[in-house]
This record gives sequence, structure tokens and C-alpha cells, in this order.
Amino acid sequence: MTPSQDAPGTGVLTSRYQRSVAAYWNQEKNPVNLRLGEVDGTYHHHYGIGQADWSVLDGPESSREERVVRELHRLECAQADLLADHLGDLGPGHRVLDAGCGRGGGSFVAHQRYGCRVDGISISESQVAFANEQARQRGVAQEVRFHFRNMLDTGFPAGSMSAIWNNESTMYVELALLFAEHARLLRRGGRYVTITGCYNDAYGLPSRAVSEINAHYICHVHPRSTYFKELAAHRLVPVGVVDLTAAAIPYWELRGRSALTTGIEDAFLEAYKGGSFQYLLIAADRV
Ligand code: GPP
Ligand code: MG
Repeated sequence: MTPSQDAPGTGVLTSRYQRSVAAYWNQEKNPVNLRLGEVDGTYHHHYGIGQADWSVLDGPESSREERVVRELHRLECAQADLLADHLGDLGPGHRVLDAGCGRGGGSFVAHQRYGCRVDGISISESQVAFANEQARQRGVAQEVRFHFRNMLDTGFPAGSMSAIWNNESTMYVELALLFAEHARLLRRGGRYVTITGCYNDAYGLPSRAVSEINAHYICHVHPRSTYFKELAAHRLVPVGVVDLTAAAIPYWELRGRSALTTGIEDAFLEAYKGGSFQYLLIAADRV
């Protein structure tokens, strides 16, 4: 079936694949995202890192779920903070792009930290509307704006961005196309950061667990090698690489023992522990 020319998203969504991804995120209301976001009003769409406080499982049954929700949210906030740590020397005069912004959590973290102007983009109109409402409620709608745009063809001016990040969103696009657009948008000396799950070339091709992750999210996890090949091909020179694989495991162990499971927890644990999948932070300079 060919969508009609005036279907919603025409011009932003350029393939049937992108439409299917947008449809997933437009209807997504997982408690593991909404309940965690309600803890402090910062809604993330990525996973957590760091040691978990397992004592949250002890104590009164009636408040256990709330303690687990807070702890999972703390670990997700630690991940967002780590990404923000790598964004470089930013201030109120700078403009930055959150590519694949979800419900906006990471954009607010960066704005609070640096005072910079943030544009967040998503191909989910529901996410964009949600995030703009968050910006309004926080009183930062002038400085933090969310747009229904495609990260492969953003429409923002060349050289306009001092930093760009993808927090777990690169697996929805071809990296050659993504990094070409990032190289166009970043000013010389600007910073690119991604936190991503990638499959491990040293293990081989994608394991069953990695394939399950792809099927679950309708995504396409790339091999580690492709990141470095395509960064180098697009004037993005790595300045730091952090293997967060071990730091990612406690989050998934705790999430697997919570009431908020989505069914993908065992696949992540198997993929990380079996060595087929890695959770990496990569920071690069635009030269
Ligand atoms: C996080 O979003 C996950 C993705 C955007 C895609 C896959 C990421 C990999 C690293 C493979 P989420 O917080 O909405 O997911 P969930 O609903 O499972 O918490
Ligand atoms: Mg989540």
C-alpha cells in the first residue's frame, strides 16, 4: 500500500520504515517510561547506568514499587548526566541539537546544566507535543524547543550547532546519512556525543538476543566498527570512548525484578553478559 501524498508526516517521514517507527512511538505509553518520568518531571527514553541500590527491594511491600521506580529513574538520570558531561564547553550563547529527543528529558538536562538553547527533534508527533508541553510547564519554551523533524534532513542552518547528541537513537537510521547531516550542522570544533548499543564485531554478526532487541523496538543495531568508520568519513574525530557495558547491567537486573518489565530485559542481560552487545559512549569533535 502506498501512503497518500497528504498523509500525516509527509515531508518528514520519507519511508515506510520511518512511518512504522513513528507509529510505534506515537502510541508508546510504557509505564517504565511514564512512571519514572513522574518522579521529578524529567521523562527519559534511554536506560540507566551505575551501581543499583538493591535495598530498594527490601522493606515494606506497599511502597516497594515506588522505591524501585525512583531507583531506576536515578540510574537513567545518571546516564543523561554522563552524556551531558561530554558535551564540551557550552554556555547560554550556544545552540545544541538533541537528535531523537523522545519526551525531552535530555534536552532539559543540557539546558539546566549549560543554559544553552536546545532544539530537540523527533519523528513522533506525540513525543514532540509532550516535550513542548513540558517546556511550557517549566517556563523554558523560548530556549528549549521541540520539532517534528527528521534527523537525516533537519532543515536547520549549516554550522548552527555547537553540540549534537544521539541518546540511543542511532539504531533507527543509517549512520552514513546521519553523520553527513551532523557534520553539516556542527560548527568547526563542535562536539558530537552518542550513547548507543552496538553489536560487537569481535563476537561476530548479531546474536539472537541482539536480533530480539531489533525486533522489539523495530530498530537496527549497528556494529561497533560502523560507528568509527562513518565518524572518520564525516569529519568527526573521536575524542573519547567509554565502554559502559558493565555499568549497564545493574539497571537491567533491577528492571527485570520490577513490576515495570516490558519483556526485553532478559535479551539485554543475555546480550551484554554474552559479549555480543556493547553499551558505548562516543564523543567526537567536528574538524
Ligand atoms: C530506549 O527507549 C530504547 C530505544 C530508543 C531503542 C533501542 C536502544 C538500544 C540501546 C538498542 P525507551 O526508554 O522508550 O525504552 P523502554 O520502553 O524499553 O524503556
Ligand atoms: Mg525507558
